[in-house]
Amino acid sequence: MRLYLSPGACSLAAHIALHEADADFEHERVDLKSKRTASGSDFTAINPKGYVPALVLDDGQSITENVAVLDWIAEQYSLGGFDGPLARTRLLEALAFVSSEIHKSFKPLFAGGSDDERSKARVAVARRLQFFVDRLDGDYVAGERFSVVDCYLLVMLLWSEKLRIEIPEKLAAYRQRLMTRPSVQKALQQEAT
Ligand SMILES: N[C@@H](CCC(=O)N[C@@H](CS)C(=O)NCC(=O)O)C(=O)O
Repeated sequence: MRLYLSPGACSLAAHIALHEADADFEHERVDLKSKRTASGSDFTAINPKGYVPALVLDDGQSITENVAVLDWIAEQYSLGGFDGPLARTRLLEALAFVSSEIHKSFKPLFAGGSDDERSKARVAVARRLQFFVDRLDGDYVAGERFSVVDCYLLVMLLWSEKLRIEIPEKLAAYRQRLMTRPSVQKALQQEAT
């Protein structure tokens, strides 16, 4: 399978998750402006929506949208983290929250919003992240087990760091904890070179 990504973008979450799963995969960069892949293909033929991540499976089918890509990885490689009869629901609930409430809140900060939009976005991101401060009981979002939600939330925290959005100590410690994982180090190294 092949993951289409852009360095440091939200596709980093799936990249980390695939390393965490020790999955057999390749990755290829996408130039998000020209919509061309590193090997020169038209990325819109792979994902007509034109954005990363896109995960192309060995049978040629492709999966897009962070929630779907991460849920698929969780299902295939037991990286769902949550337990109990509502495990899958809890996973989707957490992924949807990161996607629609946190990830989307960054948009004005990356997409040239006005000063007002940017300052509102910073407040919105900080307020949404606070939810996890109140919720984190164990080392990970799901409790004691690492999951694909941690991959996605880590990317949000790395963006916060880059944009100097202050995060509470508890989340800074969580971010630090995740940064020591070999999967995170490997994905970051591959995206940096
Ligand atoms: N709804 C999509 C959004 C993905 C997204 O925002 N991708 C960004 C990188 S973080 C991107 O590729 N932007 C380029 C573009 O939209 O042209 C998802 O959750 O997968």
